[in-house]
Amino acid sequence: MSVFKRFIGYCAVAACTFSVVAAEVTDVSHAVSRSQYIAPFAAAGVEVDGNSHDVAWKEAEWRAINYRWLGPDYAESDFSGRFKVVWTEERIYLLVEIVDDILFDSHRDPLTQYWDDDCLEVFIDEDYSGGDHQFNHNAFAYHFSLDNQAIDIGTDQKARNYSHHVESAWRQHNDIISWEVGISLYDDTYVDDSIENTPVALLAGKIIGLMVAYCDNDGSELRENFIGSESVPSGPKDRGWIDAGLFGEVVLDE
Ligand SMILES: [Ca+2]
Ligand SMILES: [Ca+2]
Ligand SMILES: [Ca+2]
Ligand SMILES: [Ca+2]
Repeated sequence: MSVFKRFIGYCAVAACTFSVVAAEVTDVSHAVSRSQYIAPFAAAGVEVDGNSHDVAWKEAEWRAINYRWLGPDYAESDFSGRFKVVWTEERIYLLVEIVDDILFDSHRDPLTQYWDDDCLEVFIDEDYSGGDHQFNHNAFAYHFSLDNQAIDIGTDQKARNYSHHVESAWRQHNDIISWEVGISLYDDTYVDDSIENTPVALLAGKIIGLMVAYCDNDGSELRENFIGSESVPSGPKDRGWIDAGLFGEVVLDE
């Protein structure tokens, strides 16, 4: 249940007189029709190794990566993708299955045009606040490269390597890439280069913002397609790296 629905439910019981104000505020923070995902608790953890045998994955539901944000129509053999989410007190974990006919990494420097190589992009907003996150840490947009590094833009407006926030491993099984990532969550007080940043401890009932996307390039100068897990009802469809209001809602279940 969204915070908004919960609040309205509370208001109905308490004859609250502020529901109109609450509705306006909530509408501003996120785009309409965000998805909701219930993430099971992974009691036995997840081994991030590109093998999806972990018992935790059996509990979680698949969610498609199927909204074409950039590029022309594509065949299922060119790209298709889906993901699951589970969590522990320390991290959230994603299992992402991807079909991509050509794996391409033309910029070997991880900080150069990283969005134009094949990459898995995981957008996380620790408190589901929505809002701008382009040059701040209100949210993160981790670009996982094929060599398992995680890049985003820092408050200095430059690309930075945040691989120390994550674990990442993928393996190819037949024509499917099974990509597992574990991600520590940091809140908006995160300071680049500080040694005092502490990941947020996760608890059942917590709501986080999440969106998953894939940049598919099969040999061009620029990425050919950008496909994500949330609709973009209006405005530029590729603006998830700026606007956390596009992210869906993940509820950490017991
Ligand atoms: Ca595994
Ligand atoms: Ca492709
Ligand atoms: Ca936030
Ligand atoms: Ca590709």
